[in-house]
Amino acid sequence: MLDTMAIVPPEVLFRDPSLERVWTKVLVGERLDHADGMSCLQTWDVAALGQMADYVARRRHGDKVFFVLNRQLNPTNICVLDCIFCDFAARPKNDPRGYEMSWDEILAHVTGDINEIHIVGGLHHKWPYEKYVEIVRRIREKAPDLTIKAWTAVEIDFFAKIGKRSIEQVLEDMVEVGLDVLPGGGAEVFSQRVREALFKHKIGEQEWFRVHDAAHRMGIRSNCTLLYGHIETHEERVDHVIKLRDQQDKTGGFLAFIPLEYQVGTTKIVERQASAIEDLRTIAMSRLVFDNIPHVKSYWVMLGEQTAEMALNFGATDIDGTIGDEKIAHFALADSAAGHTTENLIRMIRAAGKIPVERDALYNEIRVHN
Ligand code: V47
Repeated sequence: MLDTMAIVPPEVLFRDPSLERVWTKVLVGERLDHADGMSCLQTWDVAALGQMADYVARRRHGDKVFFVLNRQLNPTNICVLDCIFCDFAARPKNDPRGYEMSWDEILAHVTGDINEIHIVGGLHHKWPYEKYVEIVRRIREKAPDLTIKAWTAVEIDFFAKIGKRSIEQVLEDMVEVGLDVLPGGGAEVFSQRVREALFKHKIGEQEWFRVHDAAHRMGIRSNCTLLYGHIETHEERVDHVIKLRDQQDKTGGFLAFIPLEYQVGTTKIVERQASAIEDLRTIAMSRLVFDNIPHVKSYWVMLGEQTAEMALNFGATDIDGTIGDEKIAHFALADSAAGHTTENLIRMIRAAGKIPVERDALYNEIRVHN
C-alpha cells in the first residue's frame, strides 16, 4: 500500500449498486479484487466512478498532477517483429518506410531545455549490441543531468540475445553508460490468446516480467503499460492489472502505469478507436485496483488532449510531457498534436482543477507551478 493523506471523502451519489461495494472497500483501504475491477469497467455510472478514482488519487498526491519536459527518440523503426497492431515498424528488407537515424540526428534530440529523454525503437536485424549501448553513452556524454528512460523489456531481451549476455549484464551495461529508468512498453496484454493473435513473435508475459523483476532487484525503476481497445476482453484487462500489482508487491519498482489506447491507424484490428468513456473507465479502474503503483498516466498522445485532460479527474496524476516528434502513435494516424509547449500542459492541468508539477523521469519534483 502507498502512503496516503487525510482527505475528506466526497459524498458520492451512487446509481450503480455494484460501485457501492467498491467504495466501501476504498474507504477502509481494502484491496480491490477482480470482480471490483470488472464493476469499474462495466459501469454506466461514470460520474461515481470518477469521484472514487479522483479521491484515491488525491489521497496519494493531493491535487498535484505531474508532467515532464521531454523528448521521444526512436532511432530506427526497422524491426524483426511483425506485431499486427503496429504501424510504426518497418520490415527489415526492402521496406520503403524503414529509417535509421544518423548520430547527428540522434544527438539533435538532446537539447538543454528537457529533463527526460524517452528512447524506444525497432529490433534492428543488423545493428550490433554495442550500437544500442553507444546511443545511451553518447546521450549521457552530451547531457550529464538528463534523466534517460530507455529501452522496453522487449528490447532488453533482444539485446541479451544479440549480445550473448544475461538480462542482468545488459542492464548493468546500460546503467553504466547512463540509463536511469526503463519505459513500460511491450507488455501489450498478458493473455496468451491475444498474443497468439496479435504479437506471437514478441516476448510474452514471462519474459516481460523477467526483465522488470531483474531491473527492480538491481534498483532500476520502471514503468508498465497495457495496450487496450482492440480484441482484448474486460476480464483480460483486469487480469493484466492484477498481474502487474502482484509484481509490484514483490519488487516495488514501478513508478507509473500507462494505459495505451490502441490507435486504429492502418492496421484496423477493430473498426473504431475506444470511446472516451472506455478510456476513462480504464484509467479509473486501474487507479482503484493499483494500491501500490504511485501514478497512472494520462497519455495525451494516444487519448487525445480532451480525454487526457478529463482523465485527470478520473484518477490520473501524470500527463507525460512535451514529447516533440512522436512516431509510434502518429505513424498510426493519431490526431493529437505533434508535441506540446510547457504552457499548454500547464493550461491542461489547471483546466482540470489540478496543480502542475514539473518532474524528471524518476518523478523527482523540479518545480511546482502554483
Ligand atoms: O510497446 C504500438 C504501443 C508502445 C500501437 O513508459 C501502440 O512512460 C497504440 O510504451 N496503438 C510504446 N499503441 C509506447 C510506450 C510508452 C508511451 C509513453 C510513455 C511510456 C512510459 C511508454 O506503444 C509499444 C506498444 O505497446 N503501440 N503500436 C498502436 N497502433
